[in-house]
Amino acid sequence: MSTMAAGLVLIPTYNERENVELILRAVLALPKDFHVLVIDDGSPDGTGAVVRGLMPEFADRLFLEERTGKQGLGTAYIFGFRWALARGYEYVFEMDADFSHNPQDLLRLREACAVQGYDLAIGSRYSDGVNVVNWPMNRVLMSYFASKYVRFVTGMPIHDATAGFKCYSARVLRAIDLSKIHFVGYAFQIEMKWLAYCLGFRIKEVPIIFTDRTRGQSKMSKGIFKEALFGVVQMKLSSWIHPPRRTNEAPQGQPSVSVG
Ligand SMILES: Nc1nc2c(ncn2[C@@H]2O[C@H](COP(=O)(O)OP(=O)(O)OP(=O)(O)O)[C@@H](O)[C@H]2O)c(=O)[nH]1
Ligand SMILES: [Mg+2]
Repeated sequence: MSTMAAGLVLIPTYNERENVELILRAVLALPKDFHVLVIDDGSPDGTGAVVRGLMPEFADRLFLEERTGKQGLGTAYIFGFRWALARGYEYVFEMDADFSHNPQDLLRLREACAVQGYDLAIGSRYSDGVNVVNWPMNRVLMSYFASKYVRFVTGMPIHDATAGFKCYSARVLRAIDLSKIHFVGYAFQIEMKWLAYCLGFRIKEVPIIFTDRTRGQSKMSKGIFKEALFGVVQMKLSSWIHPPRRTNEAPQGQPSVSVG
């Protein structure tokens, strides 16, 4: 099965009532035919109902999957990847609901894959200085040094290791064994990049400006941070013992990371 859509944008939500309608309208108004799947974890604030209310207006472009209870960002995305692959989307995007990611940048991420031929495009805050607006300084420093730390531990030359604004060519998602993803929080973002890198895909960091949310509440927690801190070392060690398995979807050459 294949589709002519420009791609499927996965938007996981948990209590994003103030943002969800605005973000969906912004994505669905872009000059390309993006489809959107919202993966809502039973938000108590009624985010799911807002999405359902919009579906008639965007028939066959806006989809909703509702899960019971907050199950973590990583599992929401894995659910979305499977959903996208089953329906033949060629480009699959990850994006937050809170306007930290500018919907216009979806076009640039897509271009990196669809026109320039990269396998994975990452909206990067740190490939060209530090492009974060309105985050408290301690949050910026933590995020920036987390990326340095990941780079040091893994040797993977990506400037923004925890970035969650991405475009995957479907072949990357088909090549990764999604049933073997360990992490559920921010570390999930690191793990996906690591697996794509280990499998030899061509990665592009596209500079973006990241803006802190102005509506709704942050879901960042200490647990998410800890998972990443120790998990990255574990991830590196286990890749020596069990190198990520190459499927026939994986390229034969060496991985590469470009910036621009
Ligand atoms: N389905 C689902 N979505 C989630 C979950 N946790 C966070 N999200 C959504 O994932 C996106 C990114 O969330 P985070 O960046 O982790 O949290 P945040 O509250 O945006 O944190 P800030 O960086 O402070 O803005 C947002 O759209 C959230 O609503 C979850 O457990 N399940
Ligand atoms: Mg956010």
